[in-house]
Amino acid sequence: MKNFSEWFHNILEEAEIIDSRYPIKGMSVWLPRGFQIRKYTLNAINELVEKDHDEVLFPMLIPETQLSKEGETVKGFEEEVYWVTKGGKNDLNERLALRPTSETSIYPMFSLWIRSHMDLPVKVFQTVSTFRYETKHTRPLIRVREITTFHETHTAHSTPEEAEEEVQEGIRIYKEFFDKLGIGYSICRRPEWDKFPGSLYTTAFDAIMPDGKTLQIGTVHNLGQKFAQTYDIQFENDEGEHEYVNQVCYGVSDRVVAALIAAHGDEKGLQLPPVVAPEQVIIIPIIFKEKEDIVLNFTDNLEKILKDNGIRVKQDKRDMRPGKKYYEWEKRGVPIRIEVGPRDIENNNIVLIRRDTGKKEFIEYDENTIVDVVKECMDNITKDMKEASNKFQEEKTFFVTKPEQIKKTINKKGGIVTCNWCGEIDCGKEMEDKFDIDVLGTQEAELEDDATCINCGKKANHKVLVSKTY
Ligand code: PR8
Repeated sequence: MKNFSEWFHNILEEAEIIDSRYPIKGMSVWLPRGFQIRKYTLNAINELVEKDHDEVLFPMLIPETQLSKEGETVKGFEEEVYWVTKGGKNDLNERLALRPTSETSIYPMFSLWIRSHMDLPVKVFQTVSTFRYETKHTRPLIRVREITTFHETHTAHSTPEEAEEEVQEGIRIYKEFFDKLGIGYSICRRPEWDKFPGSLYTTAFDAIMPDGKTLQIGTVHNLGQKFAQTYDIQFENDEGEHEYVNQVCYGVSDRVVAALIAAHGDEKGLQLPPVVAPEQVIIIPIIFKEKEDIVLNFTDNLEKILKDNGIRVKQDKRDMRPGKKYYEWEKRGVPIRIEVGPRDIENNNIVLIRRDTGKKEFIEYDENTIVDVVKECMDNITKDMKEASNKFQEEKTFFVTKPEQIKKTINKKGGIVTCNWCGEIDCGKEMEDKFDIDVLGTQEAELEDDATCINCGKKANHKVLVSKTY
């Protein structure tokens, strides 16, 4: 892919994902095909989160006094909040913020709900629109001003240990989610200057895009007791004493769909893992005059069998050259194409083509086994797409030991560079300026006793990840 940015922009239009011509910068329209991909993506995350969290829905507007209570959040989002100031012709008594995220909307209600340790833990999630007046260059799905698919989880616990367990649970859920979608990622702890405002620390997932820059695709924040103190969320422990709760929140967004498209797409267009594909199988009947009925009877029956067994299947009967149809469905990323012509029927064959490998397979047709054949093929596609994406992430991650290699590697090869680091804030910020990169964060690693910081030469305590970022 020569120019990822251009490719990405075109594919959104050509594969009918979104229309970005909506007349407000940073806001787009989900088209029917895109909406379905979004729906199946949400199903995939909900299936995991719902096991142990309850879905809720909070209002979109937050009173200014409530938003401003938490100093660090206000500061963190100061430049990005949209305000509602009027109701019709009347000025409102108090400005109302369009939520940039929902801590300040949800936690005052937690304070009403939580009384005793019996009420804990509280574990809720919601999928909503949030609004951020992003000042950096906006890009459809990647950096938007209305985040239309903000999937956020919020929890409260009686002890810091339980909160830490929830952090691990959030990380586990996101790992499983991205694995399901076959999106490769790296996990690290964000540096102090890039953590979520008001949090103790932030753990982030970053995926390497085809152009070598990384995209933050999910974050898990340990909030400690900061918000609990601000919004007075207390509980009575079993000794009758009042304590503040310990909180965790985590979120993913429209960016996951962007990462999905970027991870798997190619010059032919989109490539979708079966789990999120609006059509998992497209059947193309190859119709010749006089043999039309034979072919269509066969393909109608095949379509019914697959549909009855829960496979998302569609038949393309349009009066068009088959080649043109192949091109279209490849562009839309349908994982499996089945072609059936009169000769195939005579030979009791069908032809099955995988979108990811382009491999063509002649399959002996048996009504009793065809569902298993298709399901097995989908499983193989899922597995192979995931492996390919993980391999890309791995191959684009480089360990370096000399400072001059940082910039050189990033500029030449892109991706993530890892190196030894002292962990000092000033040193990290200096690295960002000096090498024209962003510090993504640290990973736990066993360093040699005499390991030194790549930038300042002092004793190294961490393995740090750096990259150019979206
Ligand atoms: C929180 N509170 O808010 P976070 N466009 C698209 N995706 C975005 C954008 C944007 N402008 N900004 C952020 N994201 C916490 C956790 C509730 C949930 C995506 O955390 O500010 C990023 O992938 O880190 C980010 O990881 C995720 O939303 C959560 O946003």
